Amino acid sequence: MIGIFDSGIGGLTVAHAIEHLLPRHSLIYFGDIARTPYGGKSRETLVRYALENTDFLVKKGAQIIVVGCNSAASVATDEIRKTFNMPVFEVITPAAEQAVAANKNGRTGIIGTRATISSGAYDRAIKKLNPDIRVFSQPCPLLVPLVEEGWINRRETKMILRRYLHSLKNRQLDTLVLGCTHYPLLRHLIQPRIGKKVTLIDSSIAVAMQLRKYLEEQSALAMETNEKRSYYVSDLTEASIQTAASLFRKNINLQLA
Ligand code: DGN
Repeated sequence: MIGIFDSGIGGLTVAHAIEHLLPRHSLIYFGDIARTPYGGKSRETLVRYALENTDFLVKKGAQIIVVGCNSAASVATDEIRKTFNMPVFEVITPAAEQAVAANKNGRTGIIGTRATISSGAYDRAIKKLNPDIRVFSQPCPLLVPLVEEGWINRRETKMILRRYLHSLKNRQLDTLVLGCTHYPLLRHLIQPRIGKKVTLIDSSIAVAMQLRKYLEEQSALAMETNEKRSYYVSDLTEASIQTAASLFRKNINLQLA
């Protein structure tokens, strides 16, 4: 069973990408709504939360862990790997690989939370693969609350996005990594603003593709058939149920952990 955790409901973008590519696999999701947002928290706190979240998933039967949250992945993946003896996937490495593969002029942009950008995790992952690529990063802390409010088509969101992308727009980027669970939900606004020629890299799709490849190599694809899916959260409010339903255009049976 695949266990995925995130700071809240935004990581359902990762769960959905995995469900889409691995429809026969059972999956358990944990969204840490009680302690969200992770984007402005310290490394120490994020490591502690990540280990607790992983422990929850393992106790529920997860055999593979996916760190769906970019903020947690950027600082806590090594600690998770040291503590839990099982395959651990995270969003940053596969997104960096896709950005390097799609590169044309050696200029990549990264957008994410403050925690993700200040960790430098994406820069390191990209430079490790190709030291010649120049990386331009921009934290976009206001985007997560706007998405969670459902303001994905509002004028105010477009204005804020324009402000955030302003510094990246003149950098002649060839790729832009959507380094946060929520940003794929703003793709329709980000693409026209940054320019049609810029390839957007969705970290949720990148990790789902990497996971499918791994399972293919393990010949584990054919084995799973039970498709059991559970979605746990550390706090359950009417607002989070509504937000999940409106963002993902279906009712998701969130359960209190
Ligand atoms: N899940 C977080 C991330 O991908 O960085 C975004 C939400 C948050 O905790 N700020």
